[in-house]
Amino acid sequence: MACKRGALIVLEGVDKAGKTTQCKQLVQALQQSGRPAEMMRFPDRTTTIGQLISAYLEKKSDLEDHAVHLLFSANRWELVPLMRKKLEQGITLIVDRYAFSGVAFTSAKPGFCLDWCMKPDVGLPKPDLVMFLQLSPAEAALRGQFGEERYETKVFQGVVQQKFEQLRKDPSVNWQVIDASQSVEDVHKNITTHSLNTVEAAQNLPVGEL
Ligand code: DGP
Repeated sequence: MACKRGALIVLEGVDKAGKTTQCKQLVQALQQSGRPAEMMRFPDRTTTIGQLISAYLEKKSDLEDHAVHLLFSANRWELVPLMRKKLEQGITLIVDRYAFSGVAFTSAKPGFCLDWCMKPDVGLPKPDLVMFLQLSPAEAALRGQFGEERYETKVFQGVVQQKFEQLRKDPSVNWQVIDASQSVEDVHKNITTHSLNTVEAAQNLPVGEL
């Protein structure tokens, strides 16, 4: 009998929402419960394309806004063969940011509409579950200063938050909003419950496409 596929689970949210911590803890919890799981993150700064993106985010280089949008998307596409292979092997992928960050961050810039921003990611593997870690800009500010990277300002993050709200209206995507103002442990319990349900439900379904 063919092995059951892994689930594709994405964590999204504005900066400081706790995505990376929660992704790591979720992978551990799934592994400890005997379900193979691995973490991925986008942008993946280790590839050649990822290094261009990283230099841009660190403000070591400037790139035209459309061009950088396409690079972020290309960075996701270049990892698709690996993602599909792992899912087929029964490994659940916990992904720190995905195409939704791509659309939210670029469409927060002047002159970009959601529709244009979504086009390059059409056809990517569709997540079985997208958990949005919800945290107000005021609460995010209490968690510390933004760093030095591009996009890390309160005003820009506020616009990104609004763009995510628009994206969450798409009923073809399985969104779950998680209150990220709870304790790390409570958020963890919440996302683990959603993830366990999704791992069970996804295993007999084909991987969809965005
Ligand atoms: P980090 O998740 O900490 O590695 O930060 C990556 C930064 O890049 C963060 O500010 C969000 C932003 N970002 C992530 N994906 C995309 C994308 O596809 N397009 C754009 N324009 N920005 C993105």
